[in-house]
Amino acid sequence: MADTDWGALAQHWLDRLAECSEAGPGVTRLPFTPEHRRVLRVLTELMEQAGLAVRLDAAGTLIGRLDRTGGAPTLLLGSHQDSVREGGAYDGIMGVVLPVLALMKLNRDGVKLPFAVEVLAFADEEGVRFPTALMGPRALAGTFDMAALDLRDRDGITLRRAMEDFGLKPDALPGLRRDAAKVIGWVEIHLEQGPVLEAAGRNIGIVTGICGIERHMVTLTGKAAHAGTAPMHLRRDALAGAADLIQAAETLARETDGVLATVGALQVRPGVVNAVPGEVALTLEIRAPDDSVREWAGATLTQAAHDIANRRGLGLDIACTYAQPATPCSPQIIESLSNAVAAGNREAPPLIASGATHDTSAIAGLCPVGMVFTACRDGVSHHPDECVEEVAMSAGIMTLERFLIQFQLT
Ligand code: HGY
Ligand code: MN
Ligand code: MN
Ligand code: MN
Repeated sequence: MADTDWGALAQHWLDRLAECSEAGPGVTRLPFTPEHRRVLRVLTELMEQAGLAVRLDAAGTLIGRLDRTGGAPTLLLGSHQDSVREGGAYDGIMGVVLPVLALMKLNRDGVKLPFAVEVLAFADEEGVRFPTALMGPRALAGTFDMAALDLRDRDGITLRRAMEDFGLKPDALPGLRRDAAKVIGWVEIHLEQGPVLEAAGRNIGIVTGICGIERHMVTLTGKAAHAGTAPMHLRRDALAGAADLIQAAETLARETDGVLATVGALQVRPGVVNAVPGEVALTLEIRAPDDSVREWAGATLTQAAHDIANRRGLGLDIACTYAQPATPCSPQIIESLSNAVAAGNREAPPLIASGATHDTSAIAGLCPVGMVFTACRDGVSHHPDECVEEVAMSAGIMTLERFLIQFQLT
């Protein structure tokens, strides 16, 4: 068997998968869409070539299963098939392709694993189409809130309707819950989406844990006024108040180790050049690896918002609309993955906390979890320029192969 260039083979499949996209820059592939349907066809072809038995579950998760044991517990691998709008060709989907290729290599080498393995392609991790996410891994963990099926996309289509039109039966979601006794653990390989590995000159890193997140919706209400006749000392300027809050958030995050604070979206009303802003609605997101620090930051900035509103005579509405605890990775899986990397290049890999969330965050509700990061060019992600070099993808496949061979059931 001539030596396969596994990095080039990964790129070949990712090129085909990237074509499953809406028109426009980069990759746009949302869940339960024609693009999702096309990706399932290409992934099915790849999984079957690797010798996996393929099926689609009620959450739209494509599952490729390899079991030569007749019923031993299962190790889960995988990631998400969806992208952000005009995103990259690697985020998520690379985490499905690389483990399938690692299994293809093991099968070609005649290696029989003492456990079953499944590679999962979850439908929706980004939460771009619907204001919810991680339905697939939450269904497996038994933590999916069925009320989310009534959430609507920007065209007013409910998640339930989109799934039914895709040929799925959403009412079967609760039946997807896995028996934790039959699941060994989960490993996800994903691009780092940051500059750390590239700066360190490394292709592979091991994730220690995933940051927790909380998201607040904030509305500041002042009084719209004529920009030419309202004296400064009499104004109740909602945008000036928002500026104080944004500055408070940035200062707190810069001064507190590990905390990231972002005001990503902001709407101003009336939003015209010659009127004092009467109302501002903004999103305030806080991420940190330590939940108590994150919650302290959230409470501190909520108090700051009230203080700013009182000082400026503004109305304030602030609500936490989303929260996800930090996810520690399993020390045993971290050690096994680190050993698998070190066996390949005699040097332990960097250990990194993940600021981005992943399917791993939700599957941690079911079993012990681990993550492998690959370096990515210039740390770019969620952008058409997103790129993982073939040498890093090849290193990822070899890491998964060595991990699977040496991973012992305890
Ligand atoms: O928001 C996140 O961290 C993920 O990329 N969806
Ligand atoms: Mn993403
Ligand atoms: Mn991702
Ligand atoms: Mn992610």
